[in-house]
Amino acid sequence: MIKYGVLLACVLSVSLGAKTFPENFLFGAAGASYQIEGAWNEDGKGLSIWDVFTHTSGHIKNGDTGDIACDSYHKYKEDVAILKQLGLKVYRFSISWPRILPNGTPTQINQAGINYYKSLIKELKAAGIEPLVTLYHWDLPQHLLLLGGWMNPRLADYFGDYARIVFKNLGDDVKYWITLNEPGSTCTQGYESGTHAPGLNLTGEAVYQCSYVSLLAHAKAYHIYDTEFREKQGGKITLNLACAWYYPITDTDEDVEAFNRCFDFNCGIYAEPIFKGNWPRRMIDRISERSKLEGYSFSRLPEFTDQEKNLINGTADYISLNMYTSRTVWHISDEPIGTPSLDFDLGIGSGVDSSWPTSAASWLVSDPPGIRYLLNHLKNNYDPSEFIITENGWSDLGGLDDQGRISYWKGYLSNILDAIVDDQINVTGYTAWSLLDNFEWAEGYTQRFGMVEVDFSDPNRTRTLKNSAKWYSKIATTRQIDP
Ligand code: GBH
Repeated sequence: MIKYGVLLACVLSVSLGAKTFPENFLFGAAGASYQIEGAWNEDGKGLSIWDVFTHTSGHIKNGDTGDIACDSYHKYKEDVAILKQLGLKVYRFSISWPRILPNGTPTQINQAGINYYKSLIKELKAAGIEPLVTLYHWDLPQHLLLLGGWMNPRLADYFGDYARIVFKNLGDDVKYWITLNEPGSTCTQGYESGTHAPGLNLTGEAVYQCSYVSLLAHAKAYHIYDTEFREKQGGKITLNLACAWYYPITDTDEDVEAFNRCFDFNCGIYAEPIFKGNWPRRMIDRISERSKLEGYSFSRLPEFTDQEKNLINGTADYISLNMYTSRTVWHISDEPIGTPSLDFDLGIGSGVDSSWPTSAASWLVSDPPGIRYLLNHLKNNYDPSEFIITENGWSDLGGLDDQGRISYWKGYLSNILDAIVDDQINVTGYTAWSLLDNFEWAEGYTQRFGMVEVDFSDPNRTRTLKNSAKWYSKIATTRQIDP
């Protein structure tokens, strides 16, 4: 008896010592329609801007496309079986707008598209996995681009019609919605640098119009859910935020201001409107002042009407946070006037600390404490009731023994756990980016983010667990880091 008592005491003290993710914390993985589905022209799907962009030469490394990608349109049951095998409890995926509405409008509804997502959700539910669904992860119907894409404020109405159709058909089984994935990426890479579809580089102007229309579209879908579906379906809905963490390189007022400006231009630009009803003050002031000096009679940053402010304010039931990386930042004075540009409006220089490991992607370094600082900063500024980390991950050039990914996730998950336990921040889930190696946008298949390898030279698109998947499965099932 005494022996067992001692043993029990030992076990208890060990488990009391180790920090544990809460019982209801959901571990999972993520993906997005264009990056994994393939079947770009099957079963009545319409063209998206990514179909057109990748089919035009010169845009994507090696001329890669998402025509087949991971073939998840046909192999979704295998994907779900892998999630289940790993013991994961939430899967984040996105819906291809033109698979449901081939030209983006409600004039024609593609039942085969709806059926695909119904089957996927059914398969997930049967495996005890919660779907977390993004309505828009960058694959805009081409027809709507011709109508002006994210430059056209009416896109908010088109998005609302699409969202309503999705809620109506799929909403009974979905508890977590995201309207738009990373509008900042859509707007800067689609309209400022042109590295993503639709490939425009209308610097300093289109990017802000795109942000404005994105917020209107998000708010439209939010209110449709709120007034027409929430009562019956009981889910939560939000806009996805992509935020990095920043360190001012000195503690001078100028560099600390550069830090704040950098945060506002990258993260506050969407967080501030949905939580407080307007753009960050620093953006309003900088861009209107520079616009005036450039001879404009208006600010290149569109102004919200009072009615729009009211519509946008308070449209986040939780924070969906994509977080990957950190930067050091410093102030740059005297950015030239005359060429409208997001970078000049921002007026900062940025770099990385030499101690941060670098990934295969130049923008992505590993600084795990950054996520804990960021969570605290967001909590202090916006006080959301709940956070879900919807993307966080590491890129390499491939291979099953992906130690770099394991140490990256280990570091970030430890800091998330500290934020939960020590800082009392309500993080309720984590969907690692990504479940599968997939089409990494302009990088094609050269960069790999998956915990599962996909053989893109094999017509079967054979999936093989990497070491990170096995490692992550242990974390997810024990709810401890390095049990
Ligand atoms: C996410 O974006 C996407 O949601 C996901 O689809 C993607 O696969 C994943 O990350 C990995 O990339 O101008 O060259 O400095 C990540 C956030 C923000 C990363 C913009 C690239 C600019 C690159 N992205 N960033 S660069």
